[in-house]
Amino acid sequence: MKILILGGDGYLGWPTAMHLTAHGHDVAVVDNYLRRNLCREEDADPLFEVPNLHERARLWQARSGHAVEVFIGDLRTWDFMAHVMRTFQPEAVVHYAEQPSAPYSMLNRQAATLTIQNNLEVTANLIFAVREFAPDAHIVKLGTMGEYGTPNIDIEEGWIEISHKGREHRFLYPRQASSLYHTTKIMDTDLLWFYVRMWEIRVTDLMQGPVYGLVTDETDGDEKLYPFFNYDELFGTVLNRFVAQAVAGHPLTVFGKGGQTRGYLDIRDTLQCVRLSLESPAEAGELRIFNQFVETFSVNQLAEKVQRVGDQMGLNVQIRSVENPRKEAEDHYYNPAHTGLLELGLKPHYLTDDVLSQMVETVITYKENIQTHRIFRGVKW
Ligand code: USQ
Repeated sequence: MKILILGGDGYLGWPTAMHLTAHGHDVAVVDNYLRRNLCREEDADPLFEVPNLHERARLWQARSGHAVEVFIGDLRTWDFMAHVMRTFQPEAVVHYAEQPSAPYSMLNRQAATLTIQNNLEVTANLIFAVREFAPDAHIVKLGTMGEYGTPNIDIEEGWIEISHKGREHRFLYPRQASSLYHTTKIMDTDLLWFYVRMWEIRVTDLMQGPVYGLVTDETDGDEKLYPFFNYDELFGTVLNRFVAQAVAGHPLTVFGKGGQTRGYLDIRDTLQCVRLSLESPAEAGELRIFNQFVETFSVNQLAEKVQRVGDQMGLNVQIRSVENPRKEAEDHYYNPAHTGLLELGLKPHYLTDDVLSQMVETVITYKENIQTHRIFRGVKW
């Protein structure tokens, strides 16, 4: 299949490109290096330097024989979006091209505006470009479990049947996010759902929880092919941060009571979920929604796991509760459904002690690069 990956430089974008080509697909990636530039501006550089996309594509081709076509530019610009779509003629598009950080979106007005403009304009341009240049292409959109928030009832997989005054209707499951970034993802879903109804585009929305890990089947020990791995407060996800903190001898930063519960997944499972969704596309006129995670943990449970495994490896890991800079429930009910991707064939990787200790071992290789001042800056909601 000809698959275009928007946001091909990010934590998930590049590993997805390698994975899809390794499974026989023909892949092009697009990026404007927004995340790299924001990381540089905010002193939030990743754990190790990552070659640019042209270089990674050359390295991957030399190692695997698979080519990845590279387009560099801003997808908010219609002419560039149109050029990419006309040139590559995708059968499917994976849309990761968003400002992905909740704390960054809450930093100040400029960061908020950038998040709104980037995320919504790229999504809108993509919809228009699919309609004009590839009307049958399947859009696989990375959404987030954070769109649902933490309601005091079970979370369904995208949709809910409501009975009201004796009548029934199927609606999108209610959304109530707790950051501006997550709110832009709700708005993306609304835009896609509108155009699914108006123009019968085909869309899969993957409601993903926080991802962890840095080694995928395709990296095969070549660190130049590793993903863009952040451990700072803005762009790092919690488990990746805790592993880097344990390695650096920094107490694990549990925000508030630590009862915040989310659905987690290994980066290798993200790749499987995206590929499985692409290989069994949504119908024309369908917005198909999957909840993309494999197991739930509270922040305290993650911290205890990292402490136990870290201590077994001789690290002497401390846990410290810090005043929560975010406005979020710290003690709540959480029971989201997640059967759709298992039915498509997902074979989950679970967070075992082995998986954690391999992560710790890999991060230890870069211990000297960890800048402890990047770990906590307390971006307030
Ligand atoms: N947390 C801590 N200590 C830390 C960092 C985070 O206790 O040092 C807590 C947060 O308060 C939150 C939970 O851990 O309750 C998860 O935080 P996170 O930073 O790992 O994840 P989040 O900001 O929600 O965003 C990440 C990705 C985002 C994705 C989302 C999925 O950056 O792109 O959409 O995970 S979800 O969380 O399910 O919405």
